[in-house]
Amino acid sequence: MITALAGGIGASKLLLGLALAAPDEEMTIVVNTGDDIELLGLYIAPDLDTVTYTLAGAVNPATGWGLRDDTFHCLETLERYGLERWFNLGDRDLATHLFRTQMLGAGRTLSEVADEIRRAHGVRSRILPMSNAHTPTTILTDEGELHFQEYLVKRRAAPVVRGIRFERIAEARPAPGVTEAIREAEAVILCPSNPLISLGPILSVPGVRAVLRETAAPIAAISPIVGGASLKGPTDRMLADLGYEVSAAQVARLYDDFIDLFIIDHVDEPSRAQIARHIPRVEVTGTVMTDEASKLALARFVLDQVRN
Ligand code: FO1
Repeated sequence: MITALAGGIGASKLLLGLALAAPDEEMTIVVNTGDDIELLGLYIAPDLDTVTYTLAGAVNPATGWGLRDDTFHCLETLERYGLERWFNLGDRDLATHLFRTQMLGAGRTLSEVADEIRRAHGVRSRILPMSNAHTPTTILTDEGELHFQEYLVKRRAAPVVRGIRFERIAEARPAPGVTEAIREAEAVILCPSNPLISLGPILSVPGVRAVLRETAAPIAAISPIVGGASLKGPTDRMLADLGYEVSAAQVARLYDDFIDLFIIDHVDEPSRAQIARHIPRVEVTGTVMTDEASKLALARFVLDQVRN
């Protein structure tokens, strides 16, 4: 059993490779829910949906989020009523949010609903939210406090980041199955997601970091920073704004209390020795995933390394 910790789009590429490289029913994915937001009376869980839609082969390939061939008639009508359109919820995607919101209102937990949604989409891997508590990520910026989606989507990551807060995280508990999936895994893989706002929330759920330190399973992380820049999203800018070095080595330092293996891209080979001062093993391969072949190749490399 492989357990992966994942954010949204960047993680999904590797997850797709892992699902091709190993039996997908033997994979458990623990997903960030700090991106979750309530809009239009609906509970939206973007990373859970991105992972589910990607593994179902149903994701919009142009964006990496939302459903393929979706339409936006509902939002267009809401715009006619004067509502500001900044978060694009497709008509079919809305069904997921309507279903989730209705189930949560009827007293079901986020993990129960996530499980129903992934099964309905034919996904055989287990998909667990990091917690059933709602712990939205607030970005403290030079323009004030913004929900993560307001910072990323509405303001296009333009404001300068001064800090990050995971609301009510201290009272959150890991969702059922999360600590067991880490403790009992054959290997744990940290996907190449933003370490601050994608994997950061998962690692901040009380008990998660402790079980990562304790587990006998080998733990590997793949750097989301390649050659001093993030391949997708504002990871590099956020690191720089918060005074961190923008490098694979910096990402490794954020995980150095629990990972056994750090995987970097060929272009970062020169920093291998430096990283190896903090991490037991550092391996080098091509980590840029542009097509199915490169997703599968990286997944196979990671699995080979953790099994060695
Ligand atoms: N990202 C955007 O850049 N613009 C959008 O309008 C947008 C809508 C959206 C709707 C549903 C969903 O599940 C994801 C959506 N995303 C959108 C992606 C999302 O903001 C982020 O990529 C993740 O939260 C980061 O992992």
